[in-house]
Amino acid sequence: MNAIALRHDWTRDEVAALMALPLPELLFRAQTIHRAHHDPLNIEIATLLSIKTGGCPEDCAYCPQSAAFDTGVAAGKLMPLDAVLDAARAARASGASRFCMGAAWRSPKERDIDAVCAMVEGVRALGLETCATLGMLTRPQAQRLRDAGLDYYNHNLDTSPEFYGDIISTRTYADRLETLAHVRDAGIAVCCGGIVGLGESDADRAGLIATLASLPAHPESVPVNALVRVAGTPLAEAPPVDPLDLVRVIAAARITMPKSVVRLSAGRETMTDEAQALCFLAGANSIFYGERLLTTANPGADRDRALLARLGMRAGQS
Ligand code: SAM
Ligand code: DTB
Ligand code: SF4
Repeated sequence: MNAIALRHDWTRDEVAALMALPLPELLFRAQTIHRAHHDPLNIEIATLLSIKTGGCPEDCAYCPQSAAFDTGVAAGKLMPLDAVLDAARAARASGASRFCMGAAWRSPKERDIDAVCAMVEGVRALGLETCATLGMLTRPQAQRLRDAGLDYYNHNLDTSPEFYGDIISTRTYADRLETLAHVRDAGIAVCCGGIVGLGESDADRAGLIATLASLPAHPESVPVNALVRVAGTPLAEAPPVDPLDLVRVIAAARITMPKSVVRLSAGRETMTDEAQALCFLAGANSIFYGERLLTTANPGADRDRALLARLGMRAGQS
């Protein structure tokens, strides 16, 4: 459709300059690129299920599932296969095209991979695209998931390399990049994005987008989350995200990664329809659908159906 080659050499300064453009200029550039590569009326619908909740040994400052914080999220066991497939059937019935299974692990054990492979096979047999987010993977684990039919793996970089250590002490940015390489090399599509609202600077936001856009291949999906502030986490009292900041980050993701699906992810529960509409105009073309993300609230399917109808947009596979 567009003969211009994708760029993998975006500098932070270029991304920072994009994000600082007057909003009408930024939105025009984002819309132009969006329309060259995507159906501007289409929103991809993905449903999340927490297959293993809480008790996580990592200390990500934003996360209600870390065992390091007292957030009231109880540590559970891995869900049984039949319960996962029931949830997948319900997601399919409500119109989702992708089913994403999340586990609060630092990294899965071999027996966990056995169980998740069975879930992937079962969900795929229902005709849904499969996605999993299980923490760090070894190369052979990524290959096993691929062999079971896993379509996407979510593993976020979350913020800039410089700010990462302020948010997480139990792993490094290099660990994250290593898993992303294992996923890519196994032939699984990559879902990788970040969070706005961690107390990061504009330069950190540009650093995140420049890092994503400089990966050897752009992630097929780029989730942009607004921090959901959860009581008990170190970021519970962080200032709320300005929706227009989210719009700017989404537009920068759209411009630098033209073909990627950009997902307006966590944080929609507290956003107005109008703010979400601006995110779609900035190039977001996917949402999480269903009342829950992993442990926190998401707009219900009825509200999202009404939102799409109000905007004259529709749900569909990207
Ligand atoms: N444990 C795995 C990991 O960290 O990769 C998978 C699950 S983890 C919950 C997936 C992603 O959820 C994180 O990378 C982060 O981007 C997002 N997330 C977690 N808590 C959040 C919050 N309170 N607000 C917004 N996004 C959040
Ligand atoms: C992503 O980028 N956002 C999703 C998904 N990937 C796994 C998770 C959001 C979690 C929000 C906090 C919660 O519900 O626990
Ligand atoms: Fe664990 Fe993932 Fe939460 Fe970090 S974001 S504490 S790794 S579940």
